[in-house]
Amino acid sequence: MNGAELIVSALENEGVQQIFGIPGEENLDVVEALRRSKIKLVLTRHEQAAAFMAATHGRLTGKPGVCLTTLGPGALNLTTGAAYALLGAMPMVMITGQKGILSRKQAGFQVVDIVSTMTPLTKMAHQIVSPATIPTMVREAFRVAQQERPGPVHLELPEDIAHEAGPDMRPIPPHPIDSPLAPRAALDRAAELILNAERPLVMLGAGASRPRLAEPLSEFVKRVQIPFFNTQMGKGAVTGGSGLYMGTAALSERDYVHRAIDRADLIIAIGHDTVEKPPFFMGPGGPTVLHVGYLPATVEEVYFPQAELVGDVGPSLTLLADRLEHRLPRAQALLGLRKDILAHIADRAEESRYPPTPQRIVHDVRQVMPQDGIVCLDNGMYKIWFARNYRTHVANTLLLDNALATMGAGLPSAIMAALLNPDRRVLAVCGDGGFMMNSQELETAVRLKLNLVVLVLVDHAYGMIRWKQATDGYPDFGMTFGDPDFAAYARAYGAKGSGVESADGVAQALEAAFAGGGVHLVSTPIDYSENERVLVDELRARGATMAADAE
Ligand SMILES: Cc1ncc(C[n+]2csc(CCOP(=O)(O)OP(=O)(O)O)c2C)c(N)n1
Ligand SMILES: [Mg+2]
Repeated sequence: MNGAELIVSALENEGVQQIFGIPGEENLDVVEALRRSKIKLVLTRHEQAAAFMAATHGRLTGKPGVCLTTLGPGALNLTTGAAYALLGAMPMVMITGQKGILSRKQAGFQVVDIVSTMTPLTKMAHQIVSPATIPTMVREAFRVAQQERPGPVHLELPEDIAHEAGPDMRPIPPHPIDSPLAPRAALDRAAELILNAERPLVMLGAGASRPRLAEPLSEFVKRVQIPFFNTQMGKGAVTGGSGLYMGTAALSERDYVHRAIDRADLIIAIGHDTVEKPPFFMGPGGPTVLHVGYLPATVEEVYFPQAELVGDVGPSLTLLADRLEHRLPRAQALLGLRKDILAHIADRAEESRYPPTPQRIVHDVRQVMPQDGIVCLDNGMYKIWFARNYRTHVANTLLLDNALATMGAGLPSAIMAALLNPDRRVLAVCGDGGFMMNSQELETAVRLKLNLVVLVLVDHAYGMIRWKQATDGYPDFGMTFGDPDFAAYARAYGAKGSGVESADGVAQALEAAFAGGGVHLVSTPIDYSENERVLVDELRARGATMAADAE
């Protein structure tokens, strides 16, 4: 077996079914080994998109997604995807080519030190220098990528090592690993804190969205009956339980959900990862925070928990619930605030205005998506509206990135979600800025014969930055652009395309797109004047009222 065959058999051994990427001549032995394997090679039209897809595979399944590129330029195109997986804690394995290392027949042509480039962007980055090390290096790569805190790893396979005959070696079989539970003393201490709390509140953070956690976490919430809110990336971590949902902290302060946060005396922060924009600011005189996580809390200016429960979160929560169930008379002390908070959030969601408001678009998307439908967001102003206003009922049904918060990941992540879930409705929601950063992947979606709808929100601007510019008091400058005719653009790729021309048009167009099947782009104008009215004026007024209350 040569190095390429060894790596492909090691990937098969890990259960890899598809690899995303764009090969170069340095990968041709790997491509040949893939041709003879059970693994499917999914070509993308940009390496960045391949990394977003592989990372999303890891995010949704807990098993690393794999991407493959050539050396130099191709490998460099993975860097944003690596950072996306690193900050987002998504398991991923990146394999890149390199010129031969035993001789230098092309001198420095296309050679970039990719291992050094990837080192700060990954949990582990190595060059493979001999075929005999491949089975162990691949096993180690998958182990490191998958174990808490999950993330990306990088293996560089030089072309001569890929070509070189190695020993016939068996791959190393993976085995299940159980992480340690939180110790009994820590469970007792945590239970004591919660039993003594007057106004407890649960917060679900990014780590709460790990696929294996959906069941035990939902069970915990049901058993202890403490109301919960979530961070943007903790959204949808709990199945059912919505009678206890208090809202999503899409902003760091002053939003309606902060009414509950500001009044809580104990916040049980499950899976909070400080890569997220802070869901609230800790400060003197604030609530006590109990951090529950796979790993200890990262201490930050805005997050310094006074107590911790560290260990395998699912089973540790079961043990914690055993200590709390039916013993918390004050569990729902804050639940009375729920109705009012959610009513404010739902305000004007059905308004018939054209162009539609963000609230109306979120409302209409929710109408069209079944409970298990998956919405994948790109990054733009609408992310705040979806995080605040979209209600989830099933775990991992709103995928957004509040960690690297990169533009361009919406469509690739939706492609991955659609590949993994052919029987569920999958919708990508993108701004006209972010969509154009990876719109070429429409061709990939069409080639893969996916059922996928893409909603493009058109304001001819980098709307979020334009909004920030205005709220910071700067003149409107440098944020607008022209757009293609999006429906025609989609049709040029062999997809379907339609536009929206009335207040009721978004729901109708989305429903028709899903009913018709295939890849379908719907574009709609959006009225962003609500950004100022709600997220600035209304909340500022609320902040002023709160200050008056406190005096
Ligand atoms: C790759 C990348 N570049 C720049 C930014 C900074 N940024 C955040 S949102 C945004 C504007 C997004 O515009 P668009 O996709 O049209 O969405 P809109 O806010 O207009 O709805 C920009 C430039 C970013 N997050 N990622
Ligand atoms: Mg825009």
